[in-house]
Amino acid sequence: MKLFYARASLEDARIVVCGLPVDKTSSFLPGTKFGPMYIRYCTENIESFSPYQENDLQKLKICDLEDLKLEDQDWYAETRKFVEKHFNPDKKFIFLGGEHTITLPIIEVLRKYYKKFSIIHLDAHADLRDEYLGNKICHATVMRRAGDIIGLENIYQFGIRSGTGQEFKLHKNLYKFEVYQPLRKIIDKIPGPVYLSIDVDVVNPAVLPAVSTPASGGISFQEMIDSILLFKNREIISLDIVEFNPLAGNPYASGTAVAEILRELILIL
Ligand SMILES: [Mn+2]
Repeated sequence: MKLFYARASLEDARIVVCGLPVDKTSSFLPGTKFGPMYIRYCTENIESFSPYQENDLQKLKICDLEDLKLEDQDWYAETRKFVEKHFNPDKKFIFLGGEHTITLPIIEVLRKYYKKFSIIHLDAHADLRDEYLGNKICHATVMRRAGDIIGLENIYQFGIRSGTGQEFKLHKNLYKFEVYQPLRKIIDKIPGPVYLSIDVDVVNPAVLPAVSTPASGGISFQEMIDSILLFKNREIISLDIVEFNPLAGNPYASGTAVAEILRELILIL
């Protein structure tokens, strides 16, 4: 199954969507591997027209590459190989998770094309641990490892409301609780180009409960949309949407919210 509005071939497309159904290190609720499948299914329930941006996805050349088929030998190498094979800096890529750890092989590949870039990270969790449950590479360490690759000072985190005292102290570009207000203030100062990593648990779990590690509090759906709209004049090189877990709650309401977030992100690119 493909996204219904994705009718372009890979050659013709300006925007390429693909699923990376990696689900290896979830410490609480496994199931993110079904994320891409349910995002496509729930997309059947939304309009291609955005009332927020007064624009329609049907006007754009979008290709859906469907999902990486993991052979379950070495997910990291398999994911990096898949991204390496398809990535093209003349197109915008949207990677659908899967767990958050997929960001790492993606940015390793992007590093070959962009000497320097910033990551804007929206999440309930800081993900800055050096190690979690014996793992150096997992959903709870992903931004720390990303910092090893591009420099922690090039990562800007918003909406964070869960982490250890050490994580909150470690990082100066960490904005607690809110996304829209702090992002609006500094978005023009963040050096470009920008890679966007969105863990959908940044949204309040009453709105989007189907995530692997729900955290109380969080931003409203409207704040999510308003925050996306702030990127209107910023170059985004590519982005990921991660941690949607259809097994962890009603998958249809949450999946519809993710499908709408995806629509708004495609239209802002
Ligand atoms: Mn998270």
